[in-house]
Amino acid sequence: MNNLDNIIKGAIESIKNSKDVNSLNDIKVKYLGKKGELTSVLKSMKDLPAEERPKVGQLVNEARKQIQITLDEKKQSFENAMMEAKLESETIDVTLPGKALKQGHLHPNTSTLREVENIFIGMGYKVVGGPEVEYDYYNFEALNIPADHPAKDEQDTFYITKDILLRTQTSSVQVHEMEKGKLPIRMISPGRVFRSDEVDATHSPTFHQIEGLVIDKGITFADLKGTLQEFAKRLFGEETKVKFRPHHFQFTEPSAEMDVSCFKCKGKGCRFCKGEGWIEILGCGVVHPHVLEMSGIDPDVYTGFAFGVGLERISLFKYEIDDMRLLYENDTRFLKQF
Ligand code: 2NL
Repeated sequence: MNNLDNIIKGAIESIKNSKDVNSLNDIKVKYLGKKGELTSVLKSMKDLPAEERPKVGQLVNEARKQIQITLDEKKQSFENAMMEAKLESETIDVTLPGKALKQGHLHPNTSTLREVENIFIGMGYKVVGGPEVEYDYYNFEALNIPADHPAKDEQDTFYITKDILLRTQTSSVQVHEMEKGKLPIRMISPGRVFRSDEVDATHSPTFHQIEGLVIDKGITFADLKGTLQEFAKRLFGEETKVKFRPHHFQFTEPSAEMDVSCFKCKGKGCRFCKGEGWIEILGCGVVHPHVLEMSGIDPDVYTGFAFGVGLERISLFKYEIDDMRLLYENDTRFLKQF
């Protein structure tokens, strides 16, 4: 019995001093296991007088119970401590400010395009798209640029076959519209165009153009001037002045280029307008009678005006960007400024 007391004391002492769950298992094996200390006490009972055996058996069972309870309590306290530590380390501070989400937005070219489209939609125009791959006829012939005409090499063209090419202007879309024969026409045709240009700050082999076309009875150059002046004011501000300079295009007669007063220096001359006070913004003119005729419109009954604007060029001015390449590279450090 003395021995039993010592065993219990020893067990409880080492349980108290144990550092973790693993060492508790070792203690359990040492005291309660098949070859453990209590088992050896039971085995030694055969040396005792028969009448003492039940008493000792009972004491051994009580000792086993007591050691097991102490083990369980200690195990529970280890588990509690582990849970505490885990909760501590995984605590979420719900009062911390959230991480800002990166929100996308429109590309400056897209913003410009929408703005231009909305101005013309507001004037009753429809927006029409068409294929980027075209027949030579729709890109050149139908616009009064015959096969051997030098104007054809001015717009260095990407040919796919002898007769099929990547469009150099979106006039092709307007020719299709004229061929449909539904008049009057009031349309713009924005889209990607291609020219075999070297890349630099103001050129790219692919860029975007917005062309416009109006055909009705009695349309004159005065309608062109009024429309494009209004367009310039809506796009660059009410104080914007416009100026038309004579020019030449094969598909219009007369033809002109339109300048707008520099919206940066208001016409005084600055770095932006290269000291000119004016910025060239588009080409335009009265539709050449031969162009109307080729698409089946009678030039004695109908007249029209047309214009073409470079989208990138407008974006560069509007957003004060000094290199067109920035519009194509998709560098987010650049794009996130807009
Ligand atoms: C520019 C300016 C222009 C047109 C495009 C056009 C379209 C048809 C008939 C007549 Cl269907 N003209 N488009 C007219 C004048 C100028 O673009 O700088 N182009 C290189």
